[in-house]
Amino acid sequence: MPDSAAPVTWPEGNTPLVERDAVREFTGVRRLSLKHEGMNPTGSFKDRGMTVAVTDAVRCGARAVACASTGNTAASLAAYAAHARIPALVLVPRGNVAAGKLAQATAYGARTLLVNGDFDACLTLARDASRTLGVYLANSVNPWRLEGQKTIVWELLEQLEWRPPDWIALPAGALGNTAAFGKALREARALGLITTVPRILAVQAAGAAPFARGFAHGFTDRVTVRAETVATAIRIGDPASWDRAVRTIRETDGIVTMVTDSDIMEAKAVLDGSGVGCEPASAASVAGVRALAERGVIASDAHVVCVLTGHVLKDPDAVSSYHAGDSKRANPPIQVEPTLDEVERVLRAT
Ligand code: AN7
Repeated sequence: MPDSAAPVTWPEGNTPLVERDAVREFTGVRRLSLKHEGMNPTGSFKDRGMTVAVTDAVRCGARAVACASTGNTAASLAAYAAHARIPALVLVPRGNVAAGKLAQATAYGARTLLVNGDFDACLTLARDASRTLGVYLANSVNPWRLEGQKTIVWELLEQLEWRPPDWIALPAGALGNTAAFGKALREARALGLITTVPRILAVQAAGAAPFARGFAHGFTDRVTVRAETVATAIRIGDPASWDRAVRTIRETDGIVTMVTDSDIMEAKAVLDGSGVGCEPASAASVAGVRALAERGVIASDAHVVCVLTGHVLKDPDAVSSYHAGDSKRANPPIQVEPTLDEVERVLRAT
C-alpha cells in the first residue's frame, strides 16, 4: 500500500502558456495567449484535480474509486488509480466517447462500463453506485477535484507575473472548471496576489448550452437540455456545478456564450494548423473569443487567455472527418503512387 500521507502524483501541471499569430489573426485579438492543459500527463486538465481526489481516496482507505465521464475524467482517474493501486470503475456514454480517451481508460486498467445513456445518466448512476456500494466518487461534485483545478488559474497568473489578463476564456460542460476558476480568483484577490480580477468567458456548444441559456435569463432558473454536439467532452445537459459557476460569473462580471459545432471545428482547424492542436471542446474557448471580439464585447487590444483543456490526439476521428469532408480548412491526405512525379505534382499544387 502507498503511504497514505504521500500525494498520488504523476506529477501534473506546469503547462505552457503559448502565443501563435495564426490564432491572434483568426480571433482579431492581438494579445491572446493559450494555456495548454492538454500538456498534462493524461492529456487534459483533469489531472490537476485527480491528484488531489485520488490522494484523498487513499487517505480515506477507499476500496475502489468511480466516476461518470465524457472521457477525460475517466482517462485521468484510470491513470491515478493505477498509480495508487486501487481499482477504478468508469461509466461513460456508449458511442459518445472520443477514441483516445476510451483507449486510455482501458489501457490504464480501469473497469470501463459503456452505458446505454448519455453523460447525465452516467452521473446519476455513478452517484447511486457510490452511495450504495461505498465506492469513492471522483466526479467534480467532489470538492477536492476543484481545489486541484484552481491551480490552472494560479499558474497562469504566475506565468504573467501576477498581471492578470482582461479575460480568461474556457469551455464549459459540467461547470467544474468555471466554479474552480472563480474560487481561485476570489482567493488570489483575498491574498493580495492580484488587485484586479479577469472576466471569465464560459463557452458552451450550442447543442449543449443550458448554462448559456440560464445566463441569458439572468440565471433565474436552472436549465437542463438534452445535449448534442461534436465536442463530446462537453456533451452535458444538466451541469453539476451550476450554483458555484453562477457565483463565478457574477463575481467576475463574466459572460456565458454559445458557439455552433461548425464554429468549434473551424477554430480547432486554426489551432491545429498553428501547430498547437487541441480537442474539439477546447477550441470552443477560441471560437467564443472570436465571436465576442466580432461583436465588440472583447476589445482587439484586450489581453485574453484561452484555456485549451485537452490534447489534439484525444479525438482523432473528429480530425479525420473534418479533413475528409468539404470543410473550409480541409487538409485531406493524398494517395499517391510511389513515383517522384506524383510527389512533385503535390508540391507544385501547395
Ligand atoms: C477537454 O471528462 O466532464 O465544465 O467527464 O474534457 O469543468 O466539466 C470533461 C469536461 C472541457 C468541461 N474541456 O469542463 C469528463 C468531463 C474538456 C473536457 C470540459 C471537459 P467542466
